[in-house]
Amino acid sequence: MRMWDEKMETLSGAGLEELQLGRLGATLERIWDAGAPYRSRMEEAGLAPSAVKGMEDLERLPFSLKQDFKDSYPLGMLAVPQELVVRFHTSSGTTGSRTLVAYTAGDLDNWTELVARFATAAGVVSSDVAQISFTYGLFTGGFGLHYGLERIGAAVVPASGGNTDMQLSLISELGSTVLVGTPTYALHLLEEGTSRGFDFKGSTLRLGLFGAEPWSEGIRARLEDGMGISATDNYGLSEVVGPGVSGECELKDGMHISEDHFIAEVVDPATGKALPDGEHGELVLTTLKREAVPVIRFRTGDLTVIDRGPCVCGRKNARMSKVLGRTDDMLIIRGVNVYPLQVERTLLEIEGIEPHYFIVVDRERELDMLEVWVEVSDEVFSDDTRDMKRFAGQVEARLKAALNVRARVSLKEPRTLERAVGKAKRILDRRK
Ligand code: DLL
Repeated sequence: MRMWDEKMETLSGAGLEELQLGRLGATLERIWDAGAPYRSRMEEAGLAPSAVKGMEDLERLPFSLKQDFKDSYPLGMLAVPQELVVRFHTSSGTTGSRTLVAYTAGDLDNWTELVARFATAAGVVSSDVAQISFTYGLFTGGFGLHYGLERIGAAVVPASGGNTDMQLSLISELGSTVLVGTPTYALHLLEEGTSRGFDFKGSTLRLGLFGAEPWSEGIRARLEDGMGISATDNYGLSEVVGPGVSGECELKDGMHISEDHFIAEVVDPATGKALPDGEHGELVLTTLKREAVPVIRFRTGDLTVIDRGPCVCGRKNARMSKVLGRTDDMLIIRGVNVYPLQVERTLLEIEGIEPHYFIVVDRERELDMLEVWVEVSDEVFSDDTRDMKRFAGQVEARLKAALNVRARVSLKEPRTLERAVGKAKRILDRRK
């Protein structure tokens, strides 16, 4: 299968380790010399850059946290003089307030390469017309995908987010072959387009590059069947670069991590102890080439599993599973841990359920109450309350079996829950 950077994508074992170690050393030196906040953390741990001699020393380095970006907002994390900065973006604020990230010209070039790499792995070629429905702006999605796809030579349509009518006309008029955006927005486009008689399967669309939020295999199946495309996942986060940390190849068997740019570890979210490959835990990333804002052992909060075995596609970089949720997304309901994605997976296995849901958690008479609002299909929706009650009871039983905790199900009429243009917001925890 075609690779964008075959040498780097097939690097593994001792060769990869040597490259990573050299780049890690250089990154630590830069942070140290710039006096960036991480230097004081190293000093507190009694470590200088020279203390890292092998990969086994990585674990001795302290973690970096999202909070570090917030504490040093706006420019405290810079490891280069500000005049070298050519671009700013911010995190979309998955949790809490904004974090600012900066890029040098070199960072932008590397970022473009990273995106070109995963997009090529997903199957994008120079003859493609790529319609980007990520918002352009402070969010890294729009601009990140834009330059990477252009570098491949694809014709980029910077549609940005929202405006469904325009998106649909652009697909027809320009013959867009690749749709780029959040899975949530793609679902919305599918639903709206279908209700307006837009023929997705007969359209030029053939491939989806979706990311920026967790989505289950059930959503993938709906997008692939409904749009007649192959829907691929890609992952990234602003503090580390934006999109471009990892992405699926055409085989869709895990997201290939660009390990010449990032060291990926998985740790136990509670103890911070490194976990063996193959175990579920929190992804921790170290940047190896970032100039403006390098990060060492950044706690992403994202839960995944790493597989270091080679992929049938020929790439030898490690792969991470689809993100299973965030450490701070986990709901504790009467002592039981519940991830929103578990709810999604269960719901989408039920015939007649639409992929639009919302989770409300509250406390009633000192007890945690989990409520799931979910839309049903036109076929299932009925004015007969007895029918609806019976169906809700079935959904509740499925959720109870899967989650081990009772959830009250409130069935909603089709197309009544709010649709997001960017990332979906699916939880309201009233206990907080
Ligand atoms: O969402 C960067 C991005 C843009 C990635 C476009 C892919 C495509 P932030 O806004 O900083 O950056 O949000 C980062 O989003 O820590 C994850 O929790 C979540 N996330 C990103 N990609 C995925 C994915 C961008 N493929 C946060 N699956 C991350 C699950 C994802 N979650």
